[in-house]
Amino acid sequence: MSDTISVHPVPESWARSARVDAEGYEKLYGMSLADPGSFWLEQSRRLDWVKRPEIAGDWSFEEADFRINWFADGKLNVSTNCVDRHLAKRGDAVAILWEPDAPDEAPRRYTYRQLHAEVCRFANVLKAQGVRKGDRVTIYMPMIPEAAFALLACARIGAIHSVVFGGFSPESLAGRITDCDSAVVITADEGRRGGKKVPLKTNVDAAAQHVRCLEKVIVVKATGGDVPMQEGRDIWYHAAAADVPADCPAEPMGAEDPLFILYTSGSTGKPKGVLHSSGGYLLWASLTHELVFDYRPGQVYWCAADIGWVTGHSYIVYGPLANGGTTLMFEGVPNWPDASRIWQVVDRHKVEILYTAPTALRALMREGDQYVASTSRQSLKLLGTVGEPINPEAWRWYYDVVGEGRCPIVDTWWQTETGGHMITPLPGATPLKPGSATRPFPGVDPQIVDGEGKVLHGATEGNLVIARSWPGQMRTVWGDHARFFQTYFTTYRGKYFTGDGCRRDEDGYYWITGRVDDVINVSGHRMGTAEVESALVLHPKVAEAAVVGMPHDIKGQGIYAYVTLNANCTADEALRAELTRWVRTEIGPIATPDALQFAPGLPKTRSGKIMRRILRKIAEGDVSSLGDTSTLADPSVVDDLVKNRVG
Ligand code: 6R9
Repeated sequence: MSDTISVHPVPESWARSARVDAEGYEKLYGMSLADPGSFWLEQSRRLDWVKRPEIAGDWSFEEADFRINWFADGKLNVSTNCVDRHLAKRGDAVAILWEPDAPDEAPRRYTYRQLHAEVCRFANVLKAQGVRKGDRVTIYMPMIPEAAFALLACARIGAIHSVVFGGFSPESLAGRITDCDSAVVITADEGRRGGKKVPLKTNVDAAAQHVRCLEKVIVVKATGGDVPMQEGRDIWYHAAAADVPADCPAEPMGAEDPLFILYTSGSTGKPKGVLHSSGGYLLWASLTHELVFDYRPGQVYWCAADIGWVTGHSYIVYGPLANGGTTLMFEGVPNWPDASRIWQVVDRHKVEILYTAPTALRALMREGDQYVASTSRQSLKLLGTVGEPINPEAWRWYYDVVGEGRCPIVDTWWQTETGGHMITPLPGATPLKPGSATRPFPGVDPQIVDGEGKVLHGATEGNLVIARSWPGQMRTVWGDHARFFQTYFTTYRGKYFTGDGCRRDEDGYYWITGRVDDVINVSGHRMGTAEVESALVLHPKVAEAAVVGMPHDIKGQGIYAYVTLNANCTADEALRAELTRWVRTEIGPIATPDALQFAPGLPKTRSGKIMRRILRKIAEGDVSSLGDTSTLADPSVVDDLVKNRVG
């Protein structure tokens, strides 16, 4: 197959000037696997340590002595690494460059010196509210600079942040506050996205109805919208900040002390609290950011993700700031007021590196090239993508139309669990093939295994596992270490299972084929089918629900729900709309079903297992190849499903 695929060689200028060229990559990669101890101790020097580590990795993926530790004898503080250490040389350089939602509003800039004062002040406000090392703080914020200050303030005092995406519903927020038992929530009066207001504070109030542990809500004034404040619980950030000093000592943290929790969807109904460490995580975020984007301080770098996702954590905040970079934070959406907004922001701030998601590219591509052509984009040097497999058409559009054939594309495969990039090109080292995440980053040992766990060699296809630990790896599922081991290390003994399918071609290039578990990737956002099913069955009229992914032109995958109603309930358009809205309210807009089919019965085996394979085929519209249906308890339900397919 790969012989029909175009290969884009490394441009000569990149091979000459980049931090890592092809030979350099082979050398680094070889060393990282041959002598990981020395390799990682050497790499650890890129961070500022209160106490330098003398041991690198200490880990085992086997049940008997399962453990994951990196630099465990080292001590550091993540916020001083991202802020204080740049003050001497880069104090007046811009750390955060903020572009507001509305194009006619002025951007804001924070130098490293200003960032230092803001982070310290925020840290002091948290301390004044009683937050201590190890406490969990939930952050439910729009894309404003205060969100970054809040993350770094937690890191400064050793509190563990848990960011909840601003698009999640009060119910989802409540579940996440309760799961990590956080007494403090940081939010804003309202958020703004694409000209619309997001009622964040009101959502927190609604969530608080279902939460026992919540004691304080710190509210940043973002829009000035009128919001009720609850006496004794709610605090205006600006008022509290006026009373505290702009300096705050940083808490020395063990490298293995937790930095943050981030909830993500898995195969079960309950989102997992992915926990990341301080030292290993920061090292991974910073090293990958520097090598994958070939980043040099002074360059304006833009990761167009939201801070509510891991991409925002590692590549808006921690990676670029650890590297003394200028990180652009964008409050808005790429296609508002129109489809040229993203390119206008590139021009306005002379962005050199742009990192975005295939779903955004497909949506913009559909609007037509004129929105791109009307802008200059001459500042762009490098393009990146993340979140889902990028289809070759979108890749070529990004490369030819956006980058005018000038800019390499780094297609970075990684996960919330991995902390940072795992399989990705390095722009000065790796020839590109559209649609392939190419080769492993130094220290990453990918393998492709079959269903039984047999390692497959050469050009092959199967399930993607990682055979050894890397510093950025998650350390546990918050509150459920057994689930951590069970989820990731038991499918293929002694290996980390990614949940992704993958093909490797004859050049050793990796091609991610998508999730092989019950996770749907909607616009690059992970949605567990079980989560949507749980939300549906909460509705009084729903008896049973089954949810699968379906192909979607823009989103990559859409959500297809099959719903069986309780007796005496009538399936009609009004109920269809109501159930769709219901899921949206329960989880959030990203979980809105794209298709909802009423099903008198679901295809089940005689032991009662829903045969999702059949449901997936029907959702895909591929009804001619339903495969073996003979094990079904009642094969006739399939005929009805096929007949009444939606879409
Ligand atoms: C960073 C992030 C992880 C899942 C992952 C995979 C998919 C991410 C990809 C990609 C193909 C890429 N994925 N990047 N698939 N090519 N470049 O997205 O984390 O939200 O945890 O999602 O996303 O399926 O397993 P997360």
